[in-house]
Amino acid sequence: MTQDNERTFLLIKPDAVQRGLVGRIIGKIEDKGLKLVALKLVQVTPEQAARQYECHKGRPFYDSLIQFICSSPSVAMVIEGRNAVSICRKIMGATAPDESQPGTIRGDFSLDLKHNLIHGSDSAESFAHEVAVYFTADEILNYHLDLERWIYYS
Ligand code: IDP
Ligand code: MG
Repeated sequence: MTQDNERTFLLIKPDAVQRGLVGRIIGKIEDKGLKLVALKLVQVTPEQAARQYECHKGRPFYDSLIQFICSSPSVAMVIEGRNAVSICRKIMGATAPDESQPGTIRGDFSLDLKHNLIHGSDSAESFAHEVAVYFTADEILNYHLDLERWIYYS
């Protein structure tokens, strides 16, 4: 079943901010027809990173991932639209650089498994968990995109 108002959480990671890719990454999301409903530049704290990535605690790459996410500012976003969770995962591309397809964010811009530019929720449950790490309810806006009637026909 499709859900036109599904939400997902995205974090543009420090490598993408440092490389000046923020505009192009947000552009890919907007180009698809998805709607930005929250956006901010954040210096992620170790506590926030640990909450975001608690499912990876104990993995060999966990400590270096937390260190990387906290190493420089990131951009946190909430995106809304039809099947936003799975569509954003597709736009991001696969985690590993030799598996991410050209045309995706990671496929076009990333060569490294850790420095892979962007995080995106992988389910409605992870969205609920992750969005609460970075946003309060009043920071997420409800508004109508006038273009929507040209994006959704059915
Ligand atoms: P995802 O970001 O595509 O959902 P996850 O498996 O959830 O991928 O891993 C979270 C993040 O941890 C990845 O995006 C990547 O930055 C990092 N990561 C995953 N596996 C490794 C690894 O084996 N070495 C180093 N970093 C890793
Ligand atoms: Mg993940």
